[in-house]
Amino acid sequence: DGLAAFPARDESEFDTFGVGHSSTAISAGLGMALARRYQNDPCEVVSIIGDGAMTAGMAFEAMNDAVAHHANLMVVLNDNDMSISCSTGGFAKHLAAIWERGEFVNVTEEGEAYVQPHPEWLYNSRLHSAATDAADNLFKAIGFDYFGPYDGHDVQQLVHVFNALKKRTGPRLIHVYTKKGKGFAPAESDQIKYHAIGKLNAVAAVKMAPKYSDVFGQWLCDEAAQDKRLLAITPAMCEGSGMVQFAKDYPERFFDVAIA
Ligand SMILES: Cc1ncc(C[n+]2csc(CCOP(=O)(O)OP(=O)(O)O)c2C)c(N)n1
Repeated sequence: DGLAAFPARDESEFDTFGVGHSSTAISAGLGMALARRYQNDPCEVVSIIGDGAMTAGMAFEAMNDAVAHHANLMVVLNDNDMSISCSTGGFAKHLAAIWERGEFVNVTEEGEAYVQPHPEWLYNSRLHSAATDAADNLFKAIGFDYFGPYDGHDVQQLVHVFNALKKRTGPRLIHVYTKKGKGFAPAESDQIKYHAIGKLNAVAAVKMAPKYSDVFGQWLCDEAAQDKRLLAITPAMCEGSGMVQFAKDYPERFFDVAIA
């Protein structure tokens, strides 16, 4: 009946854990890294997390704990400046601030960190602009070794970086910048739609019943027109919750709290 929408261990041996929601990768990776420590298995554990997923509390509690254990864990932050729609909130601004500072933390083949100026391509690449002073780096501040930001589409450079970083221990954060949908033109030009496409209608002539979220979204707008006290809140799910029209009609009554 098609692919599972999320990692599912009974579907693939490459799905190392099963989830139904976002922001779990660092917690899962930390558990695996600590289990390996107890088994004296030097294997590297790498967690990959998006900038949207990184806004959830679960990601932060895992980073907090990874530092407490000095866990051998690489975290790749795949920063495309997009959640399903545009990333929102203070963390998105913080990532923009890291970019704007113009500092690039690279690594030698021996695993030594060194700082160089931003490569040229980094400059015009962000949707968000940093509102505040760009001095801090949240990851460094809590005890991660920070590397990047790298061009996440430069595979050769990333292979070099990952090999070099194996020579270091402890929690390491590798910040890469990517373009959502890269390599597939329709997805690059309609990033929100192609985040996840719905079931394709096999027989084009068959009219699909309205989706639950469409019915809900219409109800929300109807109610809002009659009751000024009605507010709507979504955890980065404006489209999936049928709130697009409401957000347009009542921007001051709409809250996208990022993944929460
Ligand atoms: C707890 C939770 N909230 C919301 C969602 C819906 N959701 C799925 S993916 C996604 C955006 C994730 O963005 P990001 O982590 O940046 O990954 P990208 O697809 O941009 O690579 C959201 C909001 C979810 N799966 N789980």
